[in-house]
Amino acid sequence: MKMTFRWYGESDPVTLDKIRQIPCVSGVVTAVYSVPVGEVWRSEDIDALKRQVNKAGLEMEVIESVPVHEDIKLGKGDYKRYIENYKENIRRLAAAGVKCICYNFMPVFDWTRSRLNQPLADGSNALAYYKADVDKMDPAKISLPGWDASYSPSEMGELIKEYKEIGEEGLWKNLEYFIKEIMPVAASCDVNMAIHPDDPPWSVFGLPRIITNDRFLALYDDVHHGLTLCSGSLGCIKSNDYTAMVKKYGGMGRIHFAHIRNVKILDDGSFEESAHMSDCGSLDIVEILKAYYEVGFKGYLRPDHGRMIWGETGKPGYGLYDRALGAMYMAGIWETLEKAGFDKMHR
Ligand SMILES: [Mn+2]
Repeated sequence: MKMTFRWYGESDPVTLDKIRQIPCVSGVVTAVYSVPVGEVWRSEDIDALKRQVNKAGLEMEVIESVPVHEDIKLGKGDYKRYIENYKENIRRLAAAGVKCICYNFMPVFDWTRSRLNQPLADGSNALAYYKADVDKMDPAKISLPGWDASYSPSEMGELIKEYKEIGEEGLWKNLEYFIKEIMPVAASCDVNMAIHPDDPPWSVFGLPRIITNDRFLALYDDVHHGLTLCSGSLGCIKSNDYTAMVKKYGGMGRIHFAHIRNVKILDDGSFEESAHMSDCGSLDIVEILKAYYEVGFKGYLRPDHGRMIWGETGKPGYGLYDRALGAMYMAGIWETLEKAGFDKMHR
């Protein structure tokens, strides 16, 4: 397991030299942010980013994300050119030593939350998703971070209509086409592709969502075709046995990237993001890490969102302090599992 930390580049108030001081972190997860979605990243930009990260004493082996253009997801317009661009990005990142690329196939919106700084009982604040809030929202009239602000309300309305028309099966068909195009390139470059599950893992605003891991993995039979397993996304449905998913997909060698955060699931299925410690949320982080340890997980892990604590402000979910606490907590659990020889005890 390699502990990593997300870094949003030059504009991130959490700087590389601060990340370098978290004892367990070997590298950052980042991206070239200056290029419009769908276009090819310049090799000079990739190399400059890598040099900057390496100079700070950190690795750049994971990219999150190389975004997938809406035309690819809808199978329309310029999708063939965008897929060729995507392949070129895989080749260029591989040439710079990148080993894992995280991406998602969520229509229009990336993650969805209804509150970005919900006060918690301890005086910190965190991202939250309240079903009653979301039910009242009109996606054409509001904007949340992570959402593409480049669409006008009428364009947004049109896009949502197109997704509703192709439906879930249409989205699957376009995903399959995309996977069959890019995976031979990724495999030949020895880059692991790791799709992030939809967040939250249910339909929002009537848009189709792809969340079935078995069906996804069956699209392409190669170990490079894998998952970013995100405990905060998949773990926010009570009936999901997240630890069993780690054992199953980790056992198949298909989890390349682990996002771990804790969530407190509320009675109506809403959730609040919480501190990583098991006691603070609905997920047992020790059980989850034990499962990763048991399957011999060799991929990358990062603390996913954190709360804002100690007065910190910044990008919601991506402050320094709580994510650093989460990283150290998980590194401590991992070291204990290793030193206790947990795997040998249970053989
Ligand atoms: Mn995640």
